[in-house]
Amino acid sequence: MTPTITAFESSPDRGRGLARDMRVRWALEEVGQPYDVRLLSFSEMKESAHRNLHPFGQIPTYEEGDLTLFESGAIVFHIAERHGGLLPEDANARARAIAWMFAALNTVEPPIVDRSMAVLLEHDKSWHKERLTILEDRVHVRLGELSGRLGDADWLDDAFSAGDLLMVTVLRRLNTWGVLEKYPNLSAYVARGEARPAYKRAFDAQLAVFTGKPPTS
Ligand code: GTB
Repeated sequence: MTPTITAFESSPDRGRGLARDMRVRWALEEVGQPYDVRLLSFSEMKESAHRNLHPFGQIPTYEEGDLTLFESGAIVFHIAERHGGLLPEDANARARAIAWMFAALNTVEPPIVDRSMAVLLEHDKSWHKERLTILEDRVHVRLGELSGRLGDADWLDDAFSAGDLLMVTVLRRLNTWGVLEKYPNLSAYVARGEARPAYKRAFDAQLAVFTGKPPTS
C-alpha cells in the first residue's frame, strides 16, 4: 500500500528542505518505498480534518492503510522497522542506531530550534542579543561534543542508519547560520548525507513543490 505523507503547500523555507517532511521523504527514498504527498495550507493544518491525524495541527503525518502517524521521528522509525536499509540487523547495533535517532531529536535538535526561534521571533526584544549568545553557546557545546564523537568516521556508528538520516536533517537547520564551517568533520558529514542518491530524490521532490516544476531526477 502506498503511504501518504503531508507537507507544506507553501513552505516558509522556500524549498530548502528544512521542514520536517524532508526527513520522512528521505527515509522513504532510502528504502525504495513510493509515496504520495498531500499538501496543506497553514489554515488547513489547523482544521479538524487534519487535527484528527495530527493533534498539534502540524506536518508531517503518515497514513498507510488503517495506520496514521505523526511526529517525524516516529514516522522515520516506523519506515526503518518495516523496511531494510535504515537499521542494522545486529540487535546491539540496531539499539545504538535508535539511540542516535533519539540523540538527534532530543539532544541536538532542541538547542538548534531554540536558537532559530529566537532569531525569528525575538529579534526585536531588548534582551535578544544576550539571550542569543546563551543559545548559541548551547549549540556550540552540542556541536563540539558531536564533532568529537564523530571524529573522522563517515557515520555515527559504522554504517549509515536512520540515526544519521535524522542527525543530518537536524544539522542542516544550521545552514543559514554558517556555523557548521567551524566543525569541518560535521560539514563533511552533512555533505555525505546530502550526496546520497535517496537524499537528492527527496530534496528534488520537496523543491518541486516550491518551484511548481516536476523534479528533474
Ligand atoms: N516534533 C514534530 C515532528 O518532528 O514531526 C514537529 C513538527 C513541526 O514542527 N512541524 C512544523 C509545522 O507543522 C513544520 S517543520 N509547523 C506549523 C505549525 O506548527 O503551525 C518545522 C519547520 C518549519 C519551517 C522551517 N523553515 O522555514 O526553515 C523549518 C522547520
